[in-house]
Amino acid sequence: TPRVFSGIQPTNHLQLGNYLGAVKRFVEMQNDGMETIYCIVDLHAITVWQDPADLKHATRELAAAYLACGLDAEKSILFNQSQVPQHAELGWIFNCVTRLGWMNRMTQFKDKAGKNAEKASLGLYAYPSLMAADILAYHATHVPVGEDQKQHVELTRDIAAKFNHDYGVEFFPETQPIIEGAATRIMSLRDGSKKMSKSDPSDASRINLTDDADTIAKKIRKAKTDPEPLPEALDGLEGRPEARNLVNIYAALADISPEQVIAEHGGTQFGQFKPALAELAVEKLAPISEEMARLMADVAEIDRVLGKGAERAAEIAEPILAKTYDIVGFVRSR
Ligand code: AQP
Repeated sequence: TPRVFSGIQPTNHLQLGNYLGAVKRFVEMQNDGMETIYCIVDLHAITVWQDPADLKHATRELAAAYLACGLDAEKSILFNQSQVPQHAELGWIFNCVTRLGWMNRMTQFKDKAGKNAEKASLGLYAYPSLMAADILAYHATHVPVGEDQKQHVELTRDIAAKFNHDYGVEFFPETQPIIEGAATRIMSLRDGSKKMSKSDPSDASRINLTDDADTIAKKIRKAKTDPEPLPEALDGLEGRPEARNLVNIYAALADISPEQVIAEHGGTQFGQFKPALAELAVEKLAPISEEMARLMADVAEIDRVLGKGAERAAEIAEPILAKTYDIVGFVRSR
């Protein structure tokens, strides 16, 4: 049976790309009746330095964001990664399956480590191997992600295949990435060649789910564009990454296709289109940030939800780890 797993790092505030490319789709899959497991990947977060108090806050805020976006903690399993030790345990086994040559091809490591890769943590390097463990500890078959995670999900398949091959078993499934819709790669509002990211030093480059209506409107008004009006046909967006990005954001927020956006707004100047986009963004995002604030007033309740989710997650992962240990040849006598 199909089982969906995905995760988000509790680093800074959730941004619009995380919402449109990930959480919104997570909720749709939950509502389509699929078995859905959604994780707050705090073990991944510490691959780069996190202030401990900030990490706790970001973890709870991300839980609140998931819930405010429509995630139902009864229908889906929602938890933070470090409360389910099977992730780290399977991650170690996968560190021993994964080849250095595979890791050397991971573009996200190169992006995140920057020029000074010697100073990057070993954890950042091993990130994709832990991500494979996140997915495969549940035998998840489908992983909804943004475009930037495609390479990591492909690596997950390679790790599963090598494990199965080396041990002569058919144990770990082949996982499918699900990368669909207009919002798989939302770009920075300041630079159409860079993806929108929580950790971009420029706050104006992104819309945070915690931004108020005025801030959202201002960021969209100031978003970088070219001087031309919107084209009359979709192919007129070629070579215009900033314009394309705003059209994609509009489409994803309104649940329509980019073609429909052009059909409705083609030929209009950004002076007109941006206010329409700002209005739509505020209409869709303001209720989420209000609900997040309401949920954040009761941190004990959020912690309770995460604890319950972790119990349910561990119930699935425990037998899979037990079997993995047996396959690998570990003696288990207690
Ligand atoms: N710009 C984006 N457009 C579409 N999807 C995106 N995602 C991230 N940015 C975009 C998707 O959001 C999910 C969670 O991402 P993450 O927190 O695990 O880490 P990330 O991909 O590294 O996202 P950020 O915002 O760039 O975080 P930082 O800056 O902390 O590294 C994933 O499914 C991702 O594809």
